[in-house]
Amino acid sequence: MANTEQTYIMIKPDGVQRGLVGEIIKRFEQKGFTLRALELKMVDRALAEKHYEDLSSKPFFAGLVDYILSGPVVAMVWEGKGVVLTGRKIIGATNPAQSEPGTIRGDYAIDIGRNIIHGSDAVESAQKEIALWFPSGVAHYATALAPWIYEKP
Ligand code: IDP
Ligand code: MG
Repeated sequence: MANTEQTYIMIKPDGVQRGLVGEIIKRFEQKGFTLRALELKMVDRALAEKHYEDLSSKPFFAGLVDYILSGPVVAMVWEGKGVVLTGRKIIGATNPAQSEPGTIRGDYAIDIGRNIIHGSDAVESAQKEIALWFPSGVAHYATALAPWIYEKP
């Protein structure tokens, strides 16, 4: 099916602490994407290190892992046509100093090490991340709004 692309979105501990959960979910909901999974959870070190394993040689890796462990995160799967790339646009550039106003990071963050949200960067990495964070799968349900969001639902 054409509209079933999925991405892994995670509100990081600073986003949760700052009370941005509702605002962030609202942006994905109102765009028209479908929520397939959601969990508030404390992350263990092994999961955080696995999630960011491609960055393990970076000087900021240890600080990044400690940041993800510093409080609960909101782990989510969102679905829809082009959701990986569009999700990255909704989130904004990695460094909030370069994120456009109107993006989540552009509106709510200042430091690269406190940029409040994660989004998968490609369809393939999204599939890996969804399997890592939701090993028992996501929710499948029909959305009555599909014909109002897609010309070809
Ligand atoms: P992304 O989150 O926009 O995909 P990545 O390059 O994949 O960006 O980096 C993952 C995360 O690592 C960033 O979101 C940010 O939290 C952190 N990070 C990246 N670069 C730096 C840095 O130079 N200093 C501190 N943290 C960084
Ligand atoms: Mg990344």
